[in-house]
Amino acid sequence: MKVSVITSFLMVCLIGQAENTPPAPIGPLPQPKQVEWQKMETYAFVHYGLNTFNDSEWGYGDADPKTFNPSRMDVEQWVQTFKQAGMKGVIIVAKHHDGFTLWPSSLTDYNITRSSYNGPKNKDGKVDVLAELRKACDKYGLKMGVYLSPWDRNHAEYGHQAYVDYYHKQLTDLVTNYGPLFEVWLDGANGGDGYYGGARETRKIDRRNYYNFPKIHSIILEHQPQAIIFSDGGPGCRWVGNEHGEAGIPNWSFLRKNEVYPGYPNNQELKTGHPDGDTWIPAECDVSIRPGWFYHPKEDSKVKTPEQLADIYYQSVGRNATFLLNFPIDREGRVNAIDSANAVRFRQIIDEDLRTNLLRKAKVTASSVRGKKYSAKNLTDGKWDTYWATPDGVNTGEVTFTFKKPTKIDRLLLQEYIPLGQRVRRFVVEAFIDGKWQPIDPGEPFGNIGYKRILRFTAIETTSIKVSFPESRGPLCINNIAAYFANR
Ligand code: FUL
Repeated sequence: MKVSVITSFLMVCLIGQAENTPPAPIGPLPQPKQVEWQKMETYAFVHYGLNTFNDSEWGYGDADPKTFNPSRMDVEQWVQTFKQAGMKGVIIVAKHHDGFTLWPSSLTDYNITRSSYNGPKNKDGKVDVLAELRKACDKYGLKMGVYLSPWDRNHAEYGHQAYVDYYHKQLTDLVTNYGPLFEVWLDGANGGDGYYGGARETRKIDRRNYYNFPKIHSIILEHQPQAIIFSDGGPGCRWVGNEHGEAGIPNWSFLRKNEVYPGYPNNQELKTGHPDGDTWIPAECDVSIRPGWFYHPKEDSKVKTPEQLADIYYQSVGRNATFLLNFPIDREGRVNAIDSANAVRFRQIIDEDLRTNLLRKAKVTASSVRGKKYSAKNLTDGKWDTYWATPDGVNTGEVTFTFKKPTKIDRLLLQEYIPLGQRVRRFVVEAFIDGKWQPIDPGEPFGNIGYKRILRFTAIETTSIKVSFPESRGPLCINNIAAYFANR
């Protein structure tokens, strides 16, 4: 008798404990900086350099620096535009494959001080586009990142060890002089237009080992521990495997890390990630607002429309990736007026689409709840750190939202609490219409979730919505479900 009373008491205590403790994390897990990075969702890319003035995409490293001659350059105008377009940061191409640097690097003569640009000077009295960008980012509250191309067609020693030493020094210079960087972009390109490696000849390199990536990563992280390192295989975030801004369905934030390297040939795998990956390396969708990365006058008529940019948003942020939107700076040295208008309108569309969460006023019930702290009400409280969770051992479940009256919806947004891992393998959304539950048709597979998943569908009018989670890697930890009526 006594024993069983004690046992029951202990059991109550244990259950009480489980009710109030979060589910155990399920790896691979994001680093806190990766979670903060993912929350940025959209940020700008800037391609600007000698290519801009020579109508090229991949200069050979022999264009005259004097041809860089903007007529009314205004870095603040770039950053103001990005801000209005809802971008949370900007990554600038500090050096593209032609080797020309936008900052006054003392390691090469092929730099901005040899150009015709005569703008504001840095603290050493030199023109310095990166210093201008740092100032503007600080003024408007955007984060800054840099792209430093490993491939360099200007450097005479490219292909030899001397170039690698130069690249490491150049990177050190960059990461120690321009304040905190949220991302460092390591591009994987190395030829493809008939010339590999050097300027107008072939210089083959061992892509996997030549640049000494472990050393590159340690240089970056020593000076910029908060930076996310981008490359085909991370380690901070990964290329999505295409340049049209489309993440996969499903999209896992994991990779088998040691398999992927810059220039990795199986890039289609990067679109969905590796479901059995061992490391958290989420996808970033890089795409240009124009066909080219650099400005070409003939592309003034080919700027992506606000609606096309909105589609890309749904295919990137809406599929658990970030959206890196490139702005080719024009020959005046500004974000071109067409690009700027379209980007700002794009943001308005997204804000209008996702304005009012109609589930906030709906009644919510869940198949099971871990404990009071993990109630299904957390799904609509607008807080990041509260979430609905199921008990240990319960890896499936469903939540139902009931409206007071029939309600029209055409968007559904879901978020997992990713600090505890990406768990949901599959989910389904049904609406109660004509007296029965019917799956909604988002025109694509439901897929998985991760940081964010947004479904778009033809408007339905319904009294209830049910989200079922038939397959998960562990107990469910969902921190947000929202429904909207975009009417578009
Ligand atoms: C590619 C480069 O070759 C393009 O020129 C551009 O910079 C793009 C973002 O990455 O790999």
